[in-house]
Amino acid sequence: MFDKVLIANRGEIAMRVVRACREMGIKTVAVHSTADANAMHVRMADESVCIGPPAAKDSYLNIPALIAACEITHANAIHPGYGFLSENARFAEIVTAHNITFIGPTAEHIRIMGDKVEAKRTAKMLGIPVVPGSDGAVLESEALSIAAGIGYPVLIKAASGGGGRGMKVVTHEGELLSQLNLAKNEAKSAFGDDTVYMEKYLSTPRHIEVQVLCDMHGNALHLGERDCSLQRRHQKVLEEATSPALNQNQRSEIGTIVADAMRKLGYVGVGTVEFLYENGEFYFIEMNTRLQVEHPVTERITGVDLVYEQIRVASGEKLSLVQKDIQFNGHAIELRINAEDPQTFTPSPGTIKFYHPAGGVGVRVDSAVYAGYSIPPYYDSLIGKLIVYGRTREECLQRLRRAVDEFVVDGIKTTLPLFQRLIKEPDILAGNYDIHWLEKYLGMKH
Ligand code: MV4
Repeated sequence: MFDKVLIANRGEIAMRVVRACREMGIKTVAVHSTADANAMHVRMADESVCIGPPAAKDSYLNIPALIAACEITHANAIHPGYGFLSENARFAEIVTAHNITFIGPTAEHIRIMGDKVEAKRTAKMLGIPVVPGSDGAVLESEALSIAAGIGYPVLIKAASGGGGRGMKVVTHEGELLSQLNLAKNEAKSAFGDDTVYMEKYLSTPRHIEVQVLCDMHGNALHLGERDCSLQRRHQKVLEEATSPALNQNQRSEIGTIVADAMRKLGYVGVGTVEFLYENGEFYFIEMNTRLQVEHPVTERITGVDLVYEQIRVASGEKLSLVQKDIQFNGHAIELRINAEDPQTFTPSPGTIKFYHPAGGVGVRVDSAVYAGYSIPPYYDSLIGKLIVYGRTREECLQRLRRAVDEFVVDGIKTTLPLFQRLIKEPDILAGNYDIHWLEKYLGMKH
């Protein structure tokens, strides 16, 4: 096992990793920009290193500074958290080349899943159901015949995209070539790669993702799904496990398909396979090769510490569990608390004057803020996650309403007032929502 882990991240996820390391008897090194000298993750770790000025490209994305920080502190492994360098194959390669363990999958697996065309080809080859569409990249000369074969409406996606950037819905053939060229131009300027592919457009799906966990010894298991359909501009707002749309048989069926596929691929670490789910069918869209923001809902209903397992498997140890150990108990919901105006979603950095996190039975708060802390304007606006458990979804929602009422963050604007309304909505109480529900709701007058 590692003696010391460097955490190449900030905020609540850096705290999450420090906590797992401390329970495992592993020493921790925090890194920080000059803007984060007073951040909680820095105080919580055993040691800290300043790696650069506020802009992420000069600090949290500064690979030479991170490697140097490892060398001066003698850290044997790097945990990348989420965002920043967590899905950067080149970073994983450089870390490995310096005899430091990258806590994550191989650079090769990160690279495959980062290319959405390659990811889909791989998923299909491994027996995962995919959205009907082009087999790979679409050339202008073949576009009309491919779209006719798929049937309209079709969706044009960028191979280097993901996260919804650069997608175009095309409803009839008269618009296809103009939209294709628009998509290619946008992809070229956003990602430096104009490769696009085409899929059948699914009009009202849910976003359901399956959590997997794999070691280097051929063991792969699934931890069920999370329903992340409630999003605004491709940012998740509320996530829950289990999905209100699935029963135990469906969970076990898709989970087994995904775990078998990951075993065949030789994948190592934690991973999330994302699906669109419509009319009882799953359609693969992407795979994330990192720990995700919403991992705590899975931890809560399975009792598995995903970061503990992730660190174990990265060090070469076997998983501490097998599939039959994994049971799904009760229901968990996570709310993302952002330092944003709850009406306009514009960032609201500033100093927190008073902070009282919710507590009590069934409540977990993952956050890195405290009273007196100034949220810097340079990074994303997630300041905490409220994760609530109940034996049933009804009990979970009831407790969630109590916990949101109890939560106080003064001095800045947060998304808490939005949640106060959202978790009383009949459609949310009924679990009756798809990927478009939240934006429609936010577009209505209240
Ligand atoms: C789709 C789709 C409909 N049909 N693919 C958006 C982000 C990217 N990961 C995939 N996305 C979508 N792919 C087909 N064939 C609709 C979306 C989509 C979406 C997906 C998940 C969560 C929220 C979304 C919001 C708008 C569109």
